[in-house]
Amino acid sequence: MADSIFTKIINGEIPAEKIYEDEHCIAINDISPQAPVHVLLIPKKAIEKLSDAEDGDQALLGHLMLAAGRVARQLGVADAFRLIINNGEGAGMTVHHLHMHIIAGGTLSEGKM
Ligand code: DGP
Repeated sequence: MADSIFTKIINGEIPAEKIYEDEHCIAINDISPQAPVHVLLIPKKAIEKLSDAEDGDQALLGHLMLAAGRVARQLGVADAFRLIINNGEGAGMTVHHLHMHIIAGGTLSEGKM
């Protein structure tokens, strides 16, 4: 598969501010935020979508969940945030590289998102 825009960001070919990075993933602010906090958590391994993940990705998927909590703590939203994974174009997926949306902010408590 051709390099996704996220692989290009991970490799530094396209600029993006990495608000978190470790050996397995990065987090960046979404270019088109849908909430006051809208971060994308992206594994460095280019799995096309969640349903393509395999048993060997178990540790990576667990790592992403822990990293999501870490990023939420870093951003001061650990008490109230949502994780969203769009799997496939029918579910609104536009970038074909597994990623998790970390969403937080005022509207969450009003149940609008
Ligand atoms: P999804 O619909 O789940 O595939 O979400 C893809 C998200 O990626 C979408 O909210 C917009 C964001 N996005 C697309 N291109 C870029 C980019 O070049 N930079 C950043 N920061 N976000 C991007």
